[in-house]
Amino acid sequence: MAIENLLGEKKWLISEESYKPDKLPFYETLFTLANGYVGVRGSLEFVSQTSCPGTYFAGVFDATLDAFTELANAPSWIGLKVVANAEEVDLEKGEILDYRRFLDMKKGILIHMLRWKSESGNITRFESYRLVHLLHKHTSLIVGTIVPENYSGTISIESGLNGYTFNTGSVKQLKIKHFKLTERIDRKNDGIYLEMKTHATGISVGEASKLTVNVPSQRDVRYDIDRITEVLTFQVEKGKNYEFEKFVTFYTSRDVGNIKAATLTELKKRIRQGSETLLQEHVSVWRDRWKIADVKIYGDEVAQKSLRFNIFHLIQSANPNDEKVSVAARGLHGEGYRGHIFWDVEIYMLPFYIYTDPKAARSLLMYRYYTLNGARKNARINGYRGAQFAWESADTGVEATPREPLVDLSTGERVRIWTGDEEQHIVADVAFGICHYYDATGDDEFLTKYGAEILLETARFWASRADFDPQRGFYVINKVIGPDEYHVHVNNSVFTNFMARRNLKKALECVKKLKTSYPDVWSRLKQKIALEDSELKEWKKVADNIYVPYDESTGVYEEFEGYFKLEDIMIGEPHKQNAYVVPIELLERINEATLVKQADVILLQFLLSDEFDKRTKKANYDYYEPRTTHDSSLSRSIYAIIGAEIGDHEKAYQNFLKAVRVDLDDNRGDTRLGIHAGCMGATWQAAIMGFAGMKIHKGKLTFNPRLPQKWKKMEFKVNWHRKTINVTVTKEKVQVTPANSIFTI
Ligand code: IFM
Repeated sequence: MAIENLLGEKKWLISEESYKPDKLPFYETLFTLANGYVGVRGSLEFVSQTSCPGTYFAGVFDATLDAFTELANAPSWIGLKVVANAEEVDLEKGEILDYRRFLDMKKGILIHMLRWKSESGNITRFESYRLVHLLHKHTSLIVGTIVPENYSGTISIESGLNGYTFNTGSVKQLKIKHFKLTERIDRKNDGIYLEMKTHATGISVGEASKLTVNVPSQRDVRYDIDRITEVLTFQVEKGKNYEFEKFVTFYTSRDVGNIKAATLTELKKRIRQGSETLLQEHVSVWRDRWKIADVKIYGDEVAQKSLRFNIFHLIQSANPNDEKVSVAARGLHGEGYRGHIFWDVEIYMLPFYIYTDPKAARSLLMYRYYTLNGARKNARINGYRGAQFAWESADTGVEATPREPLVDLSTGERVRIWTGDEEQHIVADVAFGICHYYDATGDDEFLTKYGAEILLETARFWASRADFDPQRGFYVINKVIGPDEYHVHVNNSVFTNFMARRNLKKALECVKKLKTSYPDVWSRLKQKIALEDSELKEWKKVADNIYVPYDESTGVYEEFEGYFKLEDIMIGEPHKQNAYVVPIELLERINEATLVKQADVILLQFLLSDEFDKRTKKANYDYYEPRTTHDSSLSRSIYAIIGAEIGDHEKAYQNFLKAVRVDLDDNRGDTRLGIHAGCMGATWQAAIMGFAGMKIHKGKLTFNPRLPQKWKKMEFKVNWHRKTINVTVTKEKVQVTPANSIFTI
């Protein structure tokens, strides 16, 4: 099949129109193909000095020098060398006559088209597509065509499995090679196999591949440092098409005992199926995913394409079949935040999955269940009871936030990071995610077997974390960091205290439900976690008496105690329009100023919407909006949601537009390190919960739309209690009708 014919409609394509070496790492993130099991950065097939290739298997972490653990960059299968009449296709040499790459979001494939003229004047056309299979998660495929346009002679294609890969590390001078070679074999007609193992965690990765070309060729195999390469050499005639295929399969020792057998069997199976069938299956699984997850926006092409881009990467990032992994802050798309998992999942991404793929949502919450012991350990280490989920979580759930990472190897400069010690609202955020999932699905099985235990252990944490202040007669939670990370060691963060209270109350509700509807579950669970009746009384006491700083005269919540006494700084218009970065002169005293890094009180008013009336929301929005720098990609969508609710429509839309294009426009300058997955989830919420006004109110799903001026109509589907419903929203009305599909969880 001519690769060009594969290209779908323009509105589904993200394109790179010319070769700019310094932009490659950015496009590699945008063009990452993943399936929740593995992520492969969109590097070029050909070597490039500026490229940052990456292959990341979810859950395959390894130790680092300064930051506990990181997602390890695994052996790569993308590289390809084409040598035509002794001249290697090399984009740094010769002349690029045409260069285009397209991510087809509808089909989940990456297409590359190139015409290149060598120094001697030979013109080679190269076209390829690649996929990381969405259904067969252990399979990847590269299919291509090579055309010697104006010459005949000999061409060789070299491609293999390359274990000579590194993590770039948080320190720029430091490169870490996580994998050591354990086996590599030439399997002749059956391709090649490479197996490597992480140094510290001892996780093995097996990869197999087979390269073929549609004409008789001579096959050689080359060995290099941690690399094995198949080389096919064949005679070519001017103007003819030569088609090649590379099937790749992979397993890790996280999945199966005998990874070699599994990988090789998989390879045989997929080769037998053939590339055409694999492609069709992949495209059809994508079609099914889009049927449920697409959000159609009429009247705004930019918003439409950008939101689809975000949804595309969210779909790619979760694995409904692996309950021991979650979605990292930067997806499987890059090394930002070392592949760690944050509150970004439960607060920002989870709603997308709850309403479009509840099985994936459940899996993400199961990750918290499987890391509950790690969370218990964190609580114990810090002198608390129950479970304290890690601010940065990896494989075990034990706190993985670097405390004093090296910034510069040559000076030995270190910075102290407090978030792992103090950003404890994560505990309540996880509990919030569980309740949200339960409210939308009614999944009693999950609640009784897993969710309840998390709710109780997190409530237990808060009861031990809060201190009774006899002078005030209130419980206080001191020395924390709220979502606004500019302010550390603060007392009584409104966000933290409200969310902790919610956690305690929900745990008590859950106990009530178990006692009445599932008495056996209740008695088993009570025994399992040795819960005393006196603890339940204590939870109620703490919940009823937690201190919340609030100015009654204005209706504005004080972000934390003492915040109103800080130097009051608002952001000037020019800064606010373009930059998210705080001017350097302010940075040094940021802890002493009222500037807010990201939605904090405003986020609370979105999450616990029914606890605040519209007047209070407006008062707080009017106060905090001019003080918020949006120095986190998670912020603007939340301001868009509350902005839309209180009637600041134009600003809400502008905030949404900036958020929805965070990665497409690289407007934080660090997209090369991976997508901003939390931001992507937040933009879905801004569209659905902000502009379509969807909200759970008194147990019912309700809509109160406030479409941006440009938007004529929105159409989307959501899952509600195992049924799919179609939603159509115009400025005049909302139409909600049942769809045919039933979700299975
Ligand atoms: O979780 C966020 C945090 O809120 C702001 N800094 C980046 C983290 C990871 O996305």
